[in-house]
Amino acid sequence: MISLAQDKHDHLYMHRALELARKGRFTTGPNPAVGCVIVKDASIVGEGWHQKAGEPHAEVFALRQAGTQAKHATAYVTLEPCSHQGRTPPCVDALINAEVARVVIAMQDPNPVVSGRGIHKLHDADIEVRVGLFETAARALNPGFIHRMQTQLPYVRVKLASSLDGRTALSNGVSQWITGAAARADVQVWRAQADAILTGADTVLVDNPRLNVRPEQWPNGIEKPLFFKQPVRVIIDGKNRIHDDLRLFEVETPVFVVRTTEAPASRHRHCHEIIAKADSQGRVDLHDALKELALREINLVWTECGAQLAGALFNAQVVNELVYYQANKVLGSDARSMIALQELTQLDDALSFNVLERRMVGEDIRVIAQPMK
Ligand code: AOF
Ligand code: ZN
Repeated sequence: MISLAQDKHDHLYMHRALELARKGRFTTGPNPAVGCVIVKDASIVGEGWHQKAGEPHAEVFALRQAGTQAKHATAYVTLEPCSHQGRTPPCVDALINAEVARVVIAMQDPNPVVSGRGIHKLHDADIEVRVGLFETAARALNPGFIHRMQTQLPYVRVKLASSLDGRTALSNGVSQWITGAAARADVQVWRAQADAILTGADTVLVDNPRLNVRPEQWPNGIEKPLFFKQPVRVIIDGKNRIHDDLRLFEVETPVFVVRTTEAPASRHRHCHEIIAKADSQGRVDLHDALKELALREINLVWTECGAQLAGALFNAQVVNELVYYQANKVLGSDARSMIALQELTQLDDALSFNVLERRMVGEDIRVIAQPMK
């Protein structure tokens, strides 16, 4: 039984551990963001957070800071401590060696090489363990990591923007900057959380984007990460149409071009090629393409694309989240629609969403929603 006073303490310190974990959310990929707090006699003696894959885990930083004070202390960790030798040694061993008395864990590690083994090892060492405190908040920290571990697919966030009347571009194709400066800065934060930015060959050829994170456009009010980890760029280019003379290649991070088994081999010096199955219409099978990305440890894909690819992603049911900006303009009925879908004859066939959040970003409205399956 946990006393009320103990429970209150646990909440307080796990809240702090979550705050620490959040600092890593732009930099830890393909690893999860994790925070750890070590508490002795009702005061914090060590704090740590995971910063970068290959570098020490949250627990190691916190234990280093705590030193000998970790003995008989309580450790608060936002993810089950690892039990395996990965790029770094197992954290459970470090906690056991430090002789902590109790470990409070927000969620079990979905990584099959850990998943429950860390908790087991702590029990076996006679350490008291509490699991599941603030689990929802802990899960929200790492949607990409959790989704890839559980489904072998990346978590896909699709960004769309439209006018008040749901249009994205004038009929002559003019489309850029419907939304305001605050929404564009906000997009930088979403890009920075992603391991890959995905778009289609059409968007690349028409808009010539760089699809990178630009620190100088980082919004005020959001703490800048320790360093900027650039996501890779992924272009769905079923027919192999993109060429070398594009702004994508002004940025050093890798570009992956996804083509079908039927398309000719890539002609580009600067690209990595991913070969995916073709669907029944000879286009890239998006599920297969995403599976290939997951094999390359891509946890979270941020998609900025046109109506065709957006429609295909929703049709393929591979979208986990929609981030939608609605601008304060009306473009009229000749302008283009935001998502290309086959003609619907029944309202039951419409795409439906659970809206999770709706707020203003500058003069635009931002909606975060999840497709209903
Ligand atoms: C923890 N604490 O701070 C993190 C954990 O290759 P490695 O050694 O970095 O191990 C990566 C795996 O460890 C990762 O897939 C996940 O299961 C776990 N991450 N575990 O105890 C941490 N970042
Ligand atoms: Zn670890």
